[in-house]
Amino acid sequence: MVSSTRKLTFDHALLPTGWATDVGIDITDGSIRAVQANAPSEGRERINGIALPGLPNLHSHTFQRGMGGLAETRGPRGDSFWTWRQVMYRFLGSLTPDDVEVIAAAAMVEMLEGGFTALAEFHYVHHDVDGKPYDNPAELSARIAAAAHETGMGLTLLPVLYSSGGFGGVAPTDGQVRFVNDVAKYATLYDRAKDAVANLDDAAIGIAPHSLRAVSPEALKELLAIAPLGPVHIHVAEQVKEVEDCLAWSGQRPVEWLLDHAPVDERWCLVHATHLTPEETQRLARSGAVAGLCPITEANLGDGIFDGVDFLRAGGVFGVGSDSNIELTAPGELKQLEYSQRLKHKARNVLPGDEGESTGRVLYDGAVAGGARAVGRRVGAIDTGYRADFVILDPKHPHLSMVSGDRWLDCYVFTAGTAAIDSVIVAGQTVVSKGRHQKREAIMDKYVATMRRILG
Ligand code: NGQ
Ligand code: ZN
Repeated sequence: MVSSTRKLTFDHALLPTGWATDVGIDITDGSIRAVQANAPSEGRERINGIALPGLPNLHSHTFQRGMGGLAETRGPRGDSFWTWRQVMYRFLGSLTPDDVEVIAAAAMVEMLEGGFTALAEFHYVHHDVDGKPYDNPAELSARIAAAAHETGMGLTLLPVLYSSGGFGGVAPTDGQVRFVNDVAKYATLYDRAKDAVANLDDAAIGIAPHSLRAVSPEALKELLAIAPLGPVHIHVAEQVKEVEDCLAWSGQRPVEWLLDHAPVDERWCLVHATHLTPEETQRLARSGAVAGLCPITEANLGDGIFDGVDFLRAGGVFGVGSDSNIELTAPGELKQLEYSQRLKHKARNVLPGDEGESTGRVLYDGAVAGGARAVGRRVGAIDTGYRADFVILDPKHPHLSMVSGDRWLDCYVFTAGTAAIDSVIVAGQTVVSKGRHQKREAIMDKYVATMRRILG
């Protein structure tokens, strides 16, 4: 790689030590080499904005962006997570590798415009439509990596192990043939997926047992042996039926089972963890694992409400993900997280623990720290040694122009949303200016053509 250097000055930036003014940042090869507040402006590119560390998106299935809005019509017997899943299986049943790449690139454009600068893609569609592996078993993983390369998204690829259709080794259904591998086949796929991310400048790979429904205890052990380091993500306790089925299978609830039978620690991200007993909440918080909350999707799918207040009071670490990608907005996920807690507790400003704390700041700091842990890359702080990933808010936006400091975050999260985003820089490169991704037009043209064809 040719070494590249960029020197910026932001009007304002949120540093680990707090808000600072005239912040000089030296960037080399995509990473921050020096940070200086009240920096002289000579020889630097001035950026008139408020720089935040970019927010990681810790959970997504990019292909589902293509079915956004297509499962919002009431079915014959009422709808649920499980009827939505049928629609989703039908949708993915025809996707080609090109389609997967085009939809992923479009989703990543919108994620970047929406304030996410890193993505953990929980990738489980591996095979051709008839369930046969592609010549390269990691073909579709490589397509996700290609979309990240095209859009500039900072990628953590999580190839998913999916072996059974339910607890206790139930055979997969026809709708699941594109996902299924045993551990031996998965090991080959994982190696080839590693090659795909190795082509990117700074990407990570992790492992993802899909859920306790799809991976047996034995397979989970073997999977962990394949990757002794790096992120481990799993869907858990999202739906009441999943908790009931897990109890029937094991006598334990899903999170309880995981905490008792798997080495759950800082490497782990437990996605959703919606249905917890008070004891599970405390134990999960103590484990150091990240609770991977996907507030907009969880609302859309009717999952339920995470025990956020008790989890945060117990020192739990959380981050946010856009999961089904029904809507792509970093501030929107944080807003929905707080709002669901307000509705549950019939109170306001419930996630901050102390008087005087800004809710926007608590949400943003928390989700950046937990998201960085979950994606397993050096992201999440405007500090030396971290990737140069910034979301830059427009200080002249009508909702931001008369406030400062933590109020900027309150207004970003609760009033302005993504409209306050002026530009986005990933690994030192500007990818979004004036709110638009630089390749938006070409990528969206392809997306629209692809979706027109798919929808007939
Ligand atoms: C998924 N999505 O893998 O895309 C799942 C649905 C399942 C969410 N859990 C499929 N939100 O869990 O079986
Ligand atoms: Zn998911």
